[in-house]
Amino acid sequence: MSIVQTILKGNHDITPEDIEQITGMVTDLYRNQPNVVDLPNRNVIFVGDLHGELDSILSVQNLYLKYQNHYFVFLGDYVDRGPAQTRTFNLAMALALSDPRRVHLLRGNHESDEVARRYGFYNEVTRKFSIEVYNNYLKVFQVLPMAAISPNTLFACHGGVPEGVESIDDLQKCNRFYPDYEDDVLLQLAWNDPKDADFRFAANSRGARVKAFGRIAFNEFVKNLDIQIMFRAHEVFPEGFKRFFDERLFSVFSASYHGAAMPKVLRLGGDLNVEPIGL
Ligand SMILES: [Mn+2]
Repeated sequence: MSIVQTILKGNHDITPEDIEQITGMVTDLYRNQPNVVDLPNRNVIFVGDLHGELDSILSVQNLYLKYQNHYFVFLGDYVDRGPAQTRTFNLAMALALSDPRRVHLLRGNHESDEVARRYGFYNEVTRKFSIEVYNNYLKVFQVLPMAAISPNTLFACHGGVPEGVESIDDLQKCNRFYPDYEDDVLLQLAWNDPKDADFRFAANSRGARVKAFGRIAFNEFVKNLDIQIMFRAHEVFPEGFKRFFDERLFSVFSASYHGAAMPKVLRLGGDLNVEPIGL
């Protein structure tokens, strides 16, 4: 049985050689893809932060089997914090490899060497395996696309609207192939947070290079990119999701965070209808 099928069948305790193989396959899958990948305009399920919670991604796997005509977009933050980080990320990779047309993995702010060394992933991987295995995962982090777009309809990324972006080309021309976020635009795509108030950009306590984006910046972004709604993750809300900007921006969180959130995914149906689904 292939390593992808082994993981999909529920064997999550794989060897370093298996990890080398699956990370190599995912690196090959994504290294030639653009920063912003294409999506259809309906029947898409958006998955928020997983942070090493295997139960959450097993529920997503059930949805993947149930909604056979739906696309799945993982908005990043597979690793750090939770109890099963390698198993969670391995299953996400297996799902992507099982049907690359239907499943897209995007990069979160935790898919970075600097962050993963501080918040748990480096420790889990080097405790269970080795620095070589950690370096295999780092290669995947660097190639994961940053965002997804359906022309005239939707945009999705982990964090939010970056300052100084007026077109998709402004995003496509950035270089994401670093272990950390060297590029300010890509860093903000993965790190920024929305704030429902009438301003453009403001400081963000998450870091000196990170911004909060307000209604004015959001309105300019959707106009410039010619989209109608946006999906993002990155922040925990008790209900597992939150609407911003008159229901044009949806934030989703798919981990429980020790009971702090009811984990959700968001399903985009027809006519821009958005349905929260509990995991
Ligand atoms: Mn995040």
